[in-house]
Amino acid sequence: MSLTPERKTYLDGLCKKFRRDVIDTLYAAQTGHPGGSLSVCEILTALYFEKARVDPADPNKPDRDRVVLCKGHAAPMLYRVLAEKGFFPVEEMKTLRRLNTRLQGHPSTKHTPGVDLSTGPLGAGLSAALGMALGLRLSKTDARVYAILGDGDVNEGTVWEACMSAAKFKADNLIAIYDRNEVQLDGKSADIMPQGDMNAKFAAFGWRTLSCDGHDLGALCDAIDLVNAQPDGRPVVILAATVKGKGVSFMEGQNTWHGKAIGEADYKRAVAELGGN
Ligand SMILES: Cc1ncc(C[n+]2csc(CCOP(=O)(O)OP(=O)(O)O)c2C)c(N)n1
Ligand SMILES: [Mg+2]
Repeated sequence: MSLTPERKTYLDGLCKKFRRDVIDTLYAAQTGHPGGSLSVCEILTALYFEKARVDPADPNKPDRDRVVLCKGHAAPMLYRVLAEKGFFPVEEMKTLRRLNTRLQGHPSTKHTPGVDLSTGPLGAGLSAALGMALGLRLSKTDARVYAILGDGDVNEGTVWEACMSAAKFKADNLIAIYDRNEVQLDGKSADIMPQGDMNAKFAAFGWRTLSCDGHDLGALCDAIDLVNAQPDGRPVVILAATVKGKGVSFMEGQNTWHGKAIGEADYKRAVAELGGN
């Protein structure tokens, strides 16, 4: 069902809060990845607050949907969303990237409730997500696996091996959402590794493809509903057009804000833009 206007307003408000809190957290930590975290905010919110069937009271429930953040460096936003959902206290965000805490720089299944796969090395997530999808099918549940890809992530050859296998095994319970901000660590995808027509590439690998605005919660939810309503034997990729650093003008589209400590002046500007005090 489409989002009601009231629900959309509520979720947009949550996203605003998530962005502000992630900037606070990264400023306090003086390390971490602002750009990719701000980019993936709506994708994670659409999944955890609307579409993924997960239960914070039972994080390891066998028939839960899985969410795999293949671009694991965006962990701060994953943590903030998981906290809001109730997997751990929001207060714990203060411990990000500190020694011996549960919120490490990249997601870890060992440490953090709600994290379905430890990620960080790009290119590894989709293969593991496919394995999960096939395992769930063997278990005869209708659970789905949502895998969030990034541009740098799909540069890795292993992603395309997973694509071929997913089509061969008809894994239509695997839904990749490609956070396509077209910027990576060192620059624009167009310069680092031109990606061409990604829609045609995934389709050629036997995938069902959809495109939407990756900051539009309604569009994301509609795309997920559409593919889940009628699985057709093909794995799915939703090409979600996003902006790296979304919401903070001087970070938007800038690879320099991929992974950099936020200084005081920039912190104040960012918070002002995000409606903080
Ligand atoms: C195998 C591997 N090589 C290099 C890195 C270092 N690295 C971390 S993030 C990143 C770029 C990620 O870009 P993208 O997937 O587009 O993420 P986003 O723009 O959403 O932040 C790189 C090269 C890594 N984590 N893993
Ligand atoms: Mg990117």
